[in-house]
Amino acid sequence: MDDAEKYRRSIGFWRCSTMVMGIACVGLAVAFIATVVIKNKELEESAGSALPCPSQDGGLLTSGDPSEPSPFHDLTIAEYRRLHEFLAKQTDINLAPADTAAVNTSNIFIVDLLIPAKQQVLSFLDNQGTQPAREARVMVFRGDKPTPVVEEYKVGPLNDPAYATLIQNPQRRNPVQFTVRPVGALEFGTVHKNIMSLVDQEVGDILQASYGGTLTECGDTCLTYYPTPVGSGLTGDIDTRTIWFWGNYPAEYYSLYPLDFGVCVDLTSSDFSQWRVTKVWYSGTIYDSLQDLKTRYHSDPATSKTRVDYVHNSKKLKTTQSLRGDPAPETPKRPPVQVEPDGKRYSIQHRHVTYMHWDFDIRLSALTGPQAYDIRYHGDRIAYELGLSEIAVFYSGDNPVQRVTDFIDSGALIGTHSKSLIPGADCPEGATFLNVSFLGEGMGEPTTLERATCVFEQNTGIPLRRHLSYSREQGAFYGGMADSVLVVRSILTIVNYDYIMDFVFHQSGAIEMRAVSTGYILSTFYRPEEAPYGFRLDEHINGNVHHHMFHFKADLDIGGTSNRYETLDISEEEVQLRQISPTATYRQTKFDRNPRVTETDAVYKFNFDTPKYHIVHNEQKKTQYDVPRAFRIHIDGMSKQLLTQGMDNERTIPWARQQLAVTVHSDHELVSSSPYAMFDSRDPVTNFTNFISDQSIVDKDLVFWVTMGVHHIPHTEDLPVTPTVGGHLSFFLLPYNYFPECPSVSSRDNIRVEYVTPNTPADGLKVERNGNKENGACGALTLEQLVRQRPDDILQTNNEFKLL
Ligand SMILES: [Cu+2]
Repeated sequence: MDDAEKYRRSIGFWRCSTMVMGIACVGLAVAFIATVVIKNKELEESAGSALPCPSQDGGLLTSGDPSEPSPFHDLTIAEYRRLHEFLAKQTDINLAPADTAAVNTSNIFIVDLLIPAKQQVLSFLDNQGTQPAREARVMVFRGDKPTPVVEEYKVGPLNDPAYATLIQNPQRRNPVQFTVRPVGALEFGTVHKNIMSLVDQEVGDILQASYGGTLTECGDTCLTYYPTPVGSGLTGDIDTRTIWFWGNYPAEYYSLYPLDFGVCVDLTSSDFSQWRVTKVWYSGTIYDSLQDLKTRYHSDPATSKTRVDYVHNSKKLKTTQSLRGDPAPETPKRPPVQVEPDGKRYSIQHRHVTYMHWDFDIRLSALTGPQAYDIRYHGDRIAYELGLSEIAVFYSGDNPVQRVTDFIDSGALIGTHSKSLIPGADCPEGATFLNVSFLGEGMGEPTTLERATCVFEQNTGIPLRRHLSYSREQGAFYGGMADSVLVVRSILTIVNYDYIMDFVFHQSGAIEMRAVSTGYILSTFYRPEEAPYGFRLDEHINGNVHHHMFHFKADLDIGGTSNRYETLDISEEEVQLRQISPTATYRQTKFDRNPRVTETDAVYKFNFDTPKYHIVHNEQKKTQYDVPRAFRIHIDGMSKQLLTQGMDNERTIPWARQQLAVTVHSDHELVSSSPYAMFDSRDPVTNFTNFISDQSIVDKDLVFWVTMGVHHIPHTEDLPVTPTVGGHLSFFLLPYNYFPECPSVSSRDNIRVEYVTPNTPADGLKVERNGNKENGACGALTLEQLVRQRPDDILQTNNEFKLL
């Protein structure tokens, strides 16, 4: 037995020796041989190389940065460098060199693409207009100013920067108070150096006695901490800046090892020497200062004290994802994989993706994450823009820290948190992986995140459509096809949570936008008082209830930019039951078209008693039967936001008040939230309610804002990590009288089986594959073999249970 044979037997199930297995099996065989070859090669060189493909005329056709980026392309490395060089020379901006940057200097917080005005882009795309100048939005923390502020600049043109001007937008102030700036690495580092060393100095002995570790100069018994910004809607003063830092063990994973200790810090000044601890939480009691805790801990015997053994990090901790329990399957066998037997059916040129009749551009915004632009089907634009606008998670608890923990993530720079997608787990092995580059705080040079986005075609394993006619009188045929789709995926790991964000393009002309949560829960130290807010999941772990909310923007252009929105309202009606008597009645449902006239009129809050469809169309584009050629918005992940409007931090997420809002496109209303939302609830920098007025939405360029969410009451199966099952939130853009028939009829994936001669089964069956080769899987008969060997298994027209 040679080495290859030993390997083949060890993996057990390759049975590709017959001629009839089809191309998938051949593909696997090629991969198998290549695996062995590379295995040997690895032994020689300790290095791998990509597996060869059976045929490859798709996939990533053009990688690297383009010399002339499209209007939607994220900044290229060369553009970042030019921008940085230009800004560094602007004396009024006064940027500090990366190595001397501090809270009280002028620093770039983040650079993001500034999408040009829509009409300019459309003129370029549709009417041979010139490409609008590429520009960047640059957030600069001006800690150097006498009254520190955050300034947002428009910088351009990126091919040769010549101007940096303050962005003017009537929907959002600029400059912005320094106190509502996002938490950055510089500030966090300064807190560590100054505040945490002070904490250790004052109460380090208490931490050591209580938890077996300290915060600084702690060797292998360090404690760590995480910031919870306190919204100004809670403090009542937007000109102060307050953050709770709550303690944890730095074990895998720290959000499951909370301490019942935290310090509340006033960081209002740009001069860190002014920062001070204003409250301390320890062992179920709140103290007015570190000194207060110190005094009462040592002098008052009634003071509650915590005693917990230090948690050393180890793969053996039950909070890790290491294998444990009875391994399944009993013997190692790899999970199923997807095979692309004839190579990739999509192609990507820089960030322009083409798949079947779809084409579109993608990017990963530093601030708001994954976006798609200029989405077209058969060349006709369906959406100008589709993507994430904001993520929020509002927590509850008894302890004063989690009680005020309301995370709003764009300030955490959503897009910069997608990287290192793992083939075989996060995306299929055969996916195309794309990088993205960012320039942020303390960086003189842009940095590139590898494998930030993956693109892959997937057989979803469910038919897109099918019908079996098993009666000869009714045709005797089978028709159907698999729902193979193109997925563009980013996974945003924002601290403890991982959000899988997918754009899914179906061959039926439908687009799905999907958000799925996984990752570690943010737990609190168990105390009986936490009972109303979560279950005790382990000795010290309480899993507190929280509400995940996602906001998406869908700038749809159905048949052009002149669109209308209407609902189809389904209701009950009482009608005559004519066959009984003229007075007998019967109840059935009907629908009425309900055109929405103003933005206010178009605010949609789900009500189970009034089911409706949401429809968008161009009044000038009708079918031959005078029916609007429309798209339908179907929302599958709705969730009621229960907090009182206008109170607390709710004020900065008014986008969560409704499940759908429709506004007229405005270049001043590009995003529904802002990176200041974590702090600005007293006076939101971007207030989505201001997007909604009494202006007409009839025959206008409409933007659809979709809110989805899920309440999460953690349970033991959230340990170690929340599984995705049951947590898929999606909304769909579905063609609705838009095409004369389902456009998937043009897919070669269609499979049809019928009798060679109608009504004469004895003549046998034929299989239509529309030019595709016969397909099959190892160890199974192909459809063609089945048809030849057991024809009556397919249509089963002789079955006694046939339709009469
Ligand atoms: Cu959750």
